[in-house]
Parts: sequence; C-alpha cells; structure tokens
Amino acid sequence: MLIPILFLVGVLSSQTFSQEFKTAPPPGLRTDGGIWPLPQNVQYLNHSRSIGTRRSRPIQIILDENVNDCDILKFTRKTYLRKWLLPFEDEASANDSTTLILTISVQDGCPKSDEFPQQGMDEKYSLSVPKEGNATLEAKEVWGALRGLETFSQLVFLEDETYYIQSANIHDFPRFSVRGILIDTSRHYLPPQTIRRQIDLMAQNKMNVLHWHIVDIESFPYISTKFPELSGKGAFTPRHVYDPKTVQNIIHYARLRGIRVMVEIDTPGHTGSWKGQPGFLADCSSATGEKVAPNILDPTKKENYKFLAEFFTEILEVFPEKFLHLGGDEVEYWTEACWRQNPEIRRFMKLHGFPDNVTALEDYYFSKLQQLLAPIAQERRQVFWQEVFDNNIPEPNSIIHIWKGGSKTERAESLAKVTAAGHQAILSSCWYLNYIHYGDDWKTGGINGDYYYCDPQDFNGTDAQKALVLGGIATMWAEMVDSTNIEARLWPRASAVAERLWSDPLQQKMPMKHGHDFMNIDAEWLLADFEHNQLMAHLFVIMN
Ligand code: CP6
Repeated sequence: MLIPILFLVGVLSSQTFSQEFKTAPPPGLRTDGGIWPLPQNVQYLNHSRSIGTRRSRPIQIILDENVNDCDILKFTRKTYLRKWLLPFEDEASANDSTTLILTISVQDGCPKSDEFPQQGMDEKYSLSVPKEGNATLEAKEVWGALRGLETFSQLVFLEDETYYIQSANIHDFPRFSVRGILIDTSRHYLPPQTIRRQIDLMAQNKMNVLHWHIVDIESFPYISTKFPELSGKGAFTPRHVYDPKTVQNIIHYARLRGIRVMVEIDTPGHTGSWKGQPGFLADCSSATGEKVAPNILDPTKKENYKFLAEFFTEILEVFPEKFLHLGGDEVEYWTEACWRQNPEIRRFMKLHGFPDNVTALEDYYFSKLQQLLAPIAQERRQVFWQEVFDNNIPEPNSIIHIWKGGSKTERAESLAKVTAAGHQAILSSCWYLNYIHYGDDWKTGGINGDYYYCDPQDFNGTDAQKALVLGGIATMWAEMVDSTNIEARLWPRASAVAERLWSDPLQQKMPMKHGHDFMNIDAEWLLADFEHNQLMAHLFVIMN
C-alpha cells in the first residue's frame, strides 16, 4: 500500500515542480518547503510573503517574559538575526510595516547558567507562520525553541534582494534522543575553531551530541591539570593541545546550541599516547621476544587504579555531560603482544587462578574500573563500545555503542542481542563517514552502503527492545582527516544521518528503499538547496 501512495505523491509533486519552473528552481527558493531534517508534522500553506530587504528589518524576535533574559535564547536570537544581516537587532520595535514578528514562548523558562542539555532534554516545538500577522514559536524547554528557530530560519529565503518567508504550521520533535557526530582529535589535532564550526553545522541539522574521542594511540591533546605530563609527553607538540579554558569554551559553545559534549576516555586499549604516566602502559613484546610499542595499560598494578580514579575525578569535573564514554574497543589487538607475553602479568593471572586466556583479566580490569568510578560517577551513565558487551561484563546500567557490522544482518543481530539483555544502545555501524567514495554517496555510502537508509530500529525485537535504541552517532575517525578536510567530508553527508535520526521515516520525501528510487530528482533538489544554505552560512562565517 505504501509504495503506490508514495509513488503518487512523487508524481504529483514532480508535476507541480515542472509546472512552476521550466528549468530547475533558483537556489534558495522554497517551493513546498525544504526544511532539513524533515519535520514530523508540517503543513505548508502554499503561500509566502515578502518581509523586507537587507536594509530594512525583515524579522523581529520577541521573547516571552519568563525567558526575556535567557542567555541561550538571547544569544540564539542574535545569531539568527545576524543571518539576515540586521543592523539593529536589539531595538524593541519593528520599524517597517513588512517586518515579521516572531514571538517565542517557553513553558519551563530558562535553564540556569550551570545547567547543560542532557539525555531527556525536550526538543519538541510548535511553529506557526500564518499568511499574515505574527509568527509564533512555542516549546516546553529552550532546547525545543532552539530547534524551532532553526526550522524558522529555513523558511526564510532571499529572492531578488528581498526576504520572503514561507507560511507553514509545524509540530516537530525528534524520533531519537541521541543524534551525534564523533570527532577524533588524537589521530589529527583539530583547532578549536574547527570544532566550533562543526558544532554550528550540527545545530543546523538539529543534532545534539558531540562525541569527543579526545585521546587515543597517536596523541594525547587533553591538558590534564592533575597530570600535565600526559599531554606533555603525549601531545604531538606543545601547541597541539586543548587547555582547560578551551575545553570549557567548547562545552559552553555547544550548550548555547543545545548540544551535549560527551567525552570518551578509551581504556584499556588504544592508550599508546599515555606515556606521561610512568608505569601505566604494559610492557609489550612479540612471541619472539622483540619489544613492541605498548598500546594497552597494565591492569595488574594497584597504582594504575589510583591514578585512573584521580584522572576520572578531574574528567567528571570538567565535563558536565551525564553520559561518560569509557571506550573498551579492540582490546584483543594488544592482549596477545602485551598481556600474554609479559611475565609479571602472567604471574598475576596465575596467582588469581585466571585461565590461560585474557578474558578473566579483562573482566578483572572492567570490574576494577567500576569500583573506582562508583563513588565519583554516581550521576553518570557509562557508555561502552560493543566489545565490552560481547566479551566482558559491562556495568548493568551501561549503554552499548554498536560499531561493528559489516552487513545489515550483523548489525541487526548486535542490536537485538544488546537490547534483549536490557541495555540501551547507540548505533554507529552504518555511519562511518570517514569512508569515502567517488560520486555523491550520502544515500548509499559507508561500509554497508546504506548511510541514508540505515534504520536503527530495523532488527528483530519487541517494541520494548526497540525503545532501548537511543539513536546514532556518525563517526569521523581521523586517521586520514584533519582540519583541512573534515568539513567537506562531514557535510552534507552527516545531514543524511541527521534526518534518519530526527524524522519520521514514513513521512520522508525520500522513502526507504522500495525497490527503486523514483524520487531521486526531488531528493537531489532538497539536498542542493540544503547545501546552498550551508554555503551561505559558510560565507557568512568567512565574512565575519
Ligand atoms: N579507533 C578507535 C578507530 C576505530 C575504533 N576505535 C575504528 C575501527 C574500524 C574502523 C574505523 C575506526 N580508528 N579507537 C573502533 C571503534 Cl573501519
């Protein structure tokens, strides 16, 4: 039934397009919309009105009394108004009869200055732009108002030096609560302005979690105030670091845009750069006795747990986000050359009666990690890469981050297993954006060839299991990525992920694959339109 209906919609809308335009529509001109990601419920009123020029004041935004002083909304208002190049955005009254007034009301008022967006943040909003009179934006929390303002901005378009707004009624909310991007600042250093710029682009796509894979084998750019030798010995150079002020700045920058910063401290593997803590890394040698560069910590030393407890205490003070990512991936790469070749570690295993493989030792490490986190991380939810679930014993309340899955079947099985065990899950398997192809691959790119079509709830399981899927994170592993290419590689490809995680799959203009893609052309238009917006934003940033 779905296929014929969607087909009909496709035919009708392409006829509308071809009647209105002999050639492709000019960039930026909205026809039936073009909001990205597609709202859950949108009714276009088939009408747009002129609201002024760059020199007049096309838009005025009025905040309701209870949020009139809200830092987040005042900041966001200013940012959006500057998009339309308004010189007098702080003046109270409209000075032009065509000025559109948008009033914003937020039921729950403004978050305190030490409150950050968190899991469970309410991003729902209702936006009404009638054919005449004021526009209204209503939300329960400011986070919803931020999403609504982004939608509002996408209804505004410029045509022959005049601003127009498309009339519409929109009721919108996200399908998933976690919609993220992973950045990897260990393989290549990313300057703070590059990170901030990706945060801006995430906000344009209504994404809300920046997963900061901050340290790994290649470098340790995080400056620890308690253990400065970590970056002292582990950073590429003394300039390739994030000092406490910079980290704070990024967290606050993200907060103003309704984005959470989830840091990942990946242990016990992937720790090659932790050279600044003496005795932390295990001695490694190959089976023939040759020394091998260590990439895994030594789980047998008491001092290492004392150190980790102090280090995590600092991390928890620095990052307010309630999800703490603890890594745990690919441990098997280093257990053979390090743990199993190291005489002291072997002796330790024997002493504890562990069998002659490393599983029990890994379990030992994760249980010690739980013990040291218990008193300091009560308010936090722990996130682990899937191996900790596959091979070890994760904390029962932890969230499992699924990244493996060379095929759809494999990732569906992982999702089914993890949720059957009662864990919440985050999916990344289909969104390895570091992979590139020739051509535009935003629909069919990735290891599994289904960036856009990948659905995190497409697995065999009960409704309760599906509800345990929190969302997804597009990963930008940075072995071959740095500040010169990250933006072009992320966007607009990550926008495909953003729409999958926000929108209702049944309402999308680009349907899930039903045999053939009959609406490719419309889809391409939407994307071109979107890219145009990105470009405009880019130019704006450069101009400023
Ligand atoms: N680094 C870390 C990586 C990867 C992972 N963890 C990775 C593995 C396979 C691919 C891409 C990235 N580079 N720390 C796995 C979660 Cl294909």
